[in-house]
Amino acid sequence: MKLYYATGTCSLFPHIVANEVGLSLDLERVDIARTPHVTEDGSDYSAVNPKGYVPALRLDDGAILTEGIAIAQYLAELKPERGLAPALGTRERAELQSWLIFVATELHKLYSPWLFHPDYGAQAQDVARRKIGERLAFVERHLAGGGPFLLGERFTAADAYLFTIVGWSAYTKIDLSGFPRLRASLDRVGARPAVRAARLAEGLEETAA
Ligand SMILES: N[C@@H](CCC(=O)N[C@@H](CS)C(=O)NCC(=O)O)C(=O)O
Repeated sequence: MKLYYATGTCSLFPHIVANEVGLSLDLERVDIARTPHVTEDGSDYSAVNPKGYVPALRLDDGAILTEGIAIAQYLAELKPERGLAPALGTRERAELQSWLIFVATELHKLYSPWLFHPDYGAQAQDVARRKIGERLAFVERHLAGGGPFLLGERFTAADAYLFTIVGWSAYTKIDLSGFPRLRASLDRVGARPAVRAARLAEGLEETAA
């Protein structure tokens, strides 16, 4: 299987999940700074994913799967014994879905595009930062009642997604100093060998774990 990714973006999330479950993916970098977005050999990426964005996963039969949450859960399901996603039909799985949707809709799409495109203007960015602050405060309170991960003791795909998105905070000037439990949780995730290996493969980290 091949993961189409762009360094420093949300495609790190399914990449981490693949590593965590022990699946070795082929990687193809997409240049999303160019219009149209192009793959490593210069071909138009929209031929791979007509939606135009990363991530996309090419399955061994050639089919393309898109949307980070769907890709991550698909990868987790290939090795259910690794526990990245609780079993389908359980309450824990519904909780995982709830967190994945929360990260996608309440964080991912507040950081991006609002904070990555200055053309939206300072006012829109202030609104996004305030909203993100409220959402992160909710995560902080949640972790205070359990943790260290979103589903308690168990590291899941939702932690990989949260790590990936909240990892944009320094770049987007989101102050995490008021969220010590969140920072501790992110540090734990960042120290995991599978996470470090994914970051290293994408050129985000200089030394192997
Ligand atoms: N709904 C998509 C959104 C993916 C997304 O926002 N990808 C960004 C990088 S984080 C991207 O490729 N942006 C380039 C573009 O939209 O042209 C998912 O969750 O997989």
